[in-house]
Amino acid sequence: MTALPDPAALTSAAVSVLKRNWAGSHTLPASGLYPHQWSWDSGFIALGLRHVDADRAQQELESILNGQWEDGRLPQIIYDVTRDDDYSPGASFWRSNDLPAAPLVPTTGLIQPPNHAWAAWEVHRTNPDASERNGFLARVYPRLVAWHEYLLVRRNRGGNGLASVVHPWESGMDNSPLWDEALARIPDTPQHVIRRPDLAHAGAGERPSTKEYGRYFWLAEQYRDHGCNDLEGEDSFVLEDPTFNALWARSELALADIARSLGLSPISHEQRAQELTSALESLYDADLGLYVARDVTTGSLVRKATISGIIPLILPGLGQAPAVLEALMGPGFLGSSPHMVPSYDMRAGDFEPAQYWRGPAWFNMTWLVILGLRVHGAHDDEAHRLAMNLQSLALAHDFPEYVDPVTGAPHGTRNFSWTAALALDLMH
Ligand code: 9YW
Repeated sequence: MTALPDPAALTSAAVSVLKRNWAGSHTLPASGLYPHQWSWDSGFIALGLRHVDADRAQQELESILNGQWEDGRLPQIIYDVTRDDDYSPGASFWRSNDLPAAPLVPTTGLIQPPNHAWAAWEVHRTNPDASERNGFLARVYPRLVAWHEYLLVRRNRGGNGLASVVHPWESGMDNSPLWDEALARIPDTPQHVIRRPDLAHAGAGERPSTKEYGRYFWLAEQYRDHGCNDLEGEDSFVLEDPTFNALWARSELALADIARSLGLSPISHEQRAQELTSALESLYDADLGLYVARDVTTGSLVRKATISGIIPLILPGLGQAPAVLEALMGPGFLGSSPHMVPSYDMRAGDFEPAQYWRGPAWFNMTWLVILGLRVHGAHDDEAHRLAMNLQSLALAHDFPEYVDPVTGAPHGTRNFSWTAALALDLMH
């Protein structure tokens, strides 16, 4: 891929994907494979929508905030009950309406990475008139604060201020190699009879395996059966993930901007961002030169080089930025000039270029890396090359979910919303 696609063609194709996936108050990640509203997808989608429809971008975020629980959590999924058979686990698995702290709309009990405050600030900044007209920031600010408080109070399971994920789905990188070791301890024998409606929309070789699904369901059942109560659950799967926490820190910086613009003090948010950025250093692996996950149950670092460990570059003042930039530019990731950034070290024995989070390049991750390079004023040419490839591959292959980093071949579902949204964003 060398040339940028025609901007008018890319804009019109991306806008039509977002329109087609629009469900009245939010955007579906992809209408076949993912028929509900997903949390961090909405953050990425709003970042693209802001350039073409400020009101819809605001609505996208307010719609996910509508699923907020009393304890502040923003759920991974808000279900459309009319589509309950089309995705598993569905609303009938979670039965969130039985829990007093859950919202009226049916949701999962799990969460996803907190990119929402960041998206809200960017939505406002791009069109302050539309935002002020709707009182957008004043309405979303307290709910975003409550969301971050949830992370601080309920998810500081390791005690160092970082948030833990209690299920691979919460990381947004479901079958990342970072979770293999911890998952190996989890039984693959849930009570629930697993259905795989996902396989009607993507090849089995591009999705997590049935064994992995067994463990995912076992963990989800356990969390559900403890009333989704973080303080009373069991410690089967508790890990600190670099991307999750970097997005939280980035979103705290955005909350500081939002507070300032509402005439409130930004100080607590700035401090939290600073604390999180420092706490991330506990996830640094000097041998790999990037950040890794920490298994809170065993106390040990999971020493695998994945894209998750590079994303902290989105943070200004990141302690190990020079080393991470070196790892990013090295043979495991961008050294051989793949089309986009692979999700896993290309030299790893179990690197698989078409298997979901175990090698393929994802558009949201490459977009975050481009931003990270810009934040650190590093490798302008590479940032430009990646942005060009991201836009070309998006348009050439009908906005795929992910691609083979080496060949650029598309995988997963097509007309994927965040692919369209982020390609659109790079044009501005
Ligand atoms: C699944 C919706 C979600 C994303 C996740 C991605 C995938 C759900 O799709 O998870 O069924 O595998 O891993 O990041 O939010 O797009």
